[in-house]
Parts: sequence; structure tokens; C-alpha cells
Amino acid sequence: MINRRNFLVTSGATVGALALTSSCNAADGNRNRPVVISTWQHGLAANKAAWNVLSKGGRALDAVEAGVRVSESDPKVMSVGLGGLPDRDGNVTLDACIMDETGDCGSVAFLKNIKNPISVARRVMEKTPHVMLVGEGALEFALKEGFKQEDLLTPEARAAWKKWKTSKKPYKPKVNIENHDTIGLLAIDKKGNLSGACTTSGLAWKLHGRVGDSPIIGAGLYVDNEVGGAAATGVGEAVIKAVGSFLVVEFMRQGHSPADACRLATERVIKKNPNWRDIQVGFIALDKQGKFGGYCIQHGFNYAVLDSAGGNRMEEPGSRLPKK
Ligand code: SD4
Repeated sequence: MINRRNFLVTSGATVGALALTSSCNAADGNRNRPVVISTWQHGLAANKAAWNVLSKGGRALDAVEAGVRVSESDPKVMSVGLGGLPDRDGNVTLDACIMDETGDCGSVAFLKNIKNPISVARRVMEKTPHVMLVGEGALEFALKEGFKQEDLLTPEARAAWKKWKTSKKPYKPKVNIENHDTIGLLAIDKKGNLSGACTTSGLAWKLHGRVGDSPIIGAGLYVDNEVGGAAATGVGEAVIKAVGSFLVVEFMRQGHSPADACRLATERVIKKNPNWRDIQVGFIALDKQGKFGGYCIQHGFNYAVLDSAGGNRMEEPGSRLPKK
């Protein structure tokens, strides 16, 4: 079960307002909706934007897109969109995917110079017969769709890259508090429909051309409206090997709670990655009843939840390794 160490960040008044705008809440039996849940501290701001859509009776798909666009557009979030840390050659390359309640999905990978790859992923889903576009083709498509090109390498990200280059430190894909991270965001709307979005600049100092789990349906994100949704954060290579988010959903289908499903999927990641003690992988999950949970390898991963019962707050999931 999740460790409910809640860090309430909304004021009591805000929580009250949230309660008023929601037609269902955790108190009415086992149905909690709407709910939005997202990875890491920057999820708090994303949740708010998603809640603006959900509280008005909007569709989960619109909510997840609106939510993660906040992190993508924030230059201070150095692992997503504008301001994302570059690869080892100084290129910011972005990965994102989105999935709706019908099982439809869209994805972009290795996309340069477009601040909101999640919206390009949605267009791929809605306007093409394909699921995934990458690199130059994805950029060409985005430009045809009216997206604007911009330089995503902020002075702060450039300085961090220069510092890493001059330090000549060996590359180590460590992902935890010190490298704030991919946003995966899941939502259930008032109608009980689920959607999810995942977007990232990937691991800092990666090889040029490297794509992680985040744009891969089933790895970084999976949604099945009959069961629930899941999203992953951490070292993408490890998540891909276990098809992590799909696995979480399948464990929920078998009757496991969201937190337990995340724990079981983390165990599978551990089994498939002998280096697991040196990396972080974390999952979040949200089921059809609006129950949520998470689990990770290393202590230090947290996620943001917003529902009418508890407001917008951080939750700390269980971890396989204890706090150091
Ligand atoms: C990746 N999963 O590209 C992403 C990295 C990340 O939080 O930042 N995860 O592998």
C-alpha cells in the first residue's frame, strides 16, 4: 500500500474550492473522480492545469495534454521541453506520447526545437494513420501543423552541459532527486474515462539519437480504459526491457491495487536489470475507480496527486531500497 506521507501544498481554502468543483469524491464509496496524478514535484503545477479541465467536466485527454504542457513550457524544469538538459553534443531532443480512453495513441521521439512535443504527439494520434513519428519527419509534421520552432537550450541548461563536458566525468545515467525528471501524468474524468501523457528531454548527456521509454507506448505510458493507466520515470532502458507501464496495467487487471501493481512491475525491472541498485525506476498508476499508487527502486521518487478529497499534494511511494 502507499505510504501516505502527504505534503499538502494547497491551502485549506483551495482544497475546499476543489471539493466544491467536483461532483464525486473519495467519500462516495470506492469511486474517486476526477483524479489527476503525475510524477515528481513539478507535477503539482501540471495537476492544477489538468484539474482546470477536469473540474469543468472536461475530457481526461484534454486534461493530460494541458497538464504536461505546463512542465514542457517551464524553462526551470530541466528535464522536459524548454530548458531540458541536452545530449552530450548539446542538442535538446524531446520524446513524448499520449493515450486516450479508446486506446488510441500518438508519439514523437527525437524531436528538436518544438517546445510542446505532447501536442505534436496528439496531432500524430488524431491526424495521421500512424502512432509514432521521429526526428526530422516529426519536425516536418509539426511545422506543417503550425508549431513554431525555437531554441530550447536555455542559458542554464547550456551552462550545466558545459560544466559536465569540462568535468570529463564518465557518463552515468543516474536519475533521482538531483536530476528532476520526466513527467508522466494520468487522469480520470467525471465520466470515468482515463487518459495519460508522458514527456521528457530524456537522460541528460545521452548519446545523440538516443530515445528512452517515454515515447514508447507500453513502456513509458499505458492506458486501458477497462482497467487503469500507468506511467514510468527513471532510466528508460530498464523500463523498456520490462515493458513497464503495460505490465503495471496488466497487474491491475489481475486484481492488484495500483500501488501493488507498481511494486510488482518494479520487481520485474529489477529482475531484468542486473545494475538495478545503481539506477532509479519509478511507476505511478491510477485505476478505473480513481485509486492511485506508486513504487520505485530508490527512495527519493515522489508524485503529485490532485483529487477533491485531498487537494493537490505530494505522495511518497514505497521503494525497494531504503533511504540512504
Ligand atoms: C528516459 N525515462 O528518457 C526518461 C528519463 C527520465 O524520469 O527523465 N525519467 O529514459
